[in-house]
Amino acid sequence: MPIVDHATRLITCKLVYYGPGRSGKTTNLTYLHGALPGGQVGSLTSLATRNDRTLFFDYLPVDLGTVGNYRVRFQLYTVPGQPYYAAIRQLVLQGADGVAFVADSQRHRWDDNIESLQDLHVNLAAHGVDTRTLPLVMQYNKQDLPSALVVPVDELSAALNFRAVPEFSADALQGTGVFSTLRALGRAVLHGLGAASTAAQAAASTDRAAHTAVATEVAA
Ligand SMILES: Nc1nc2c(ncn2[C@@H]2O[C@H](COP(=O)(O)OP(=O)(O)O)[C@@H](O)[C@H]2O)c(=O)[nH]1
Ligand SMILES: [Mg+2]
Repeated sequence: MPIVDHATRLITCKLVYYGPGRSGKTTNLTYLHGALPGGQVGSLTSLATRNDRTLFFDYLPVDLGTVGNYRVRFQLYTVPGQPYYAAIRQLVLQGADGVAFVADSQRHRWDDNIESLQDLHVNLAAHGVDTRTLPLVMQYNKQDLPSALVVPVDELSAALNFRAVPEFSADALQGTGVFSTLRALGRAVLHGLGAASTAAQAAASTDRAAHTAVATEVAA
């Protein structure tokens, strides 16, 4: 669940970028870090090895405006995709409010995408998360590469997007699809927050004001 702090009027959501190694998860965060104005984005923390592979995770806090009187902060994390780092993926995924699955569109990465998506489901299940309802968006990255090397979006969609969640073609290096991915995921997470508050029905009046504002924003 996103954290709603009424004292500071801040809603904090944890979003995790998941996918096979080298699919472009860190590149998404690097692009956002470079493109957003300083007031909206904090520093990018990367724990990486010398050859630039994500060793533990990357972390980037992003403020994407306000919902009602509340500021919304997204804490973006990436996982290391290499099979060896399964335990770290588990850890980073804990408490995730939403997941962006970054697939590598290159043909020779087909099996890696499928395996990573299965790994995501196993890890979510281990945390007791319902994989049918967790906010999820799909990003088919590296679509800028020559068409001979790349699987078309509709084929990737048929193989990976069986929940029919929002999906985006991307070139994370240039930034194509990067904001759309984040926006769609943020929207899905805030939508879930509105739905959760409706179900609870027990919120204090300040809670209700915040949640109504969230629902209004999402509906808009
Ligand atoms: N051509 C192309 N290369 C990309 C794209 N996104 C990432 N890359 C490259 O793919 C490699 C792995 O990217 P990285 O973000 O480190 O992958 P991660 O392991 O998922 O974090 C790097 O060399 C990136 O420059 C993209 O959209 N197009
Ligand atoms: Mg990385």
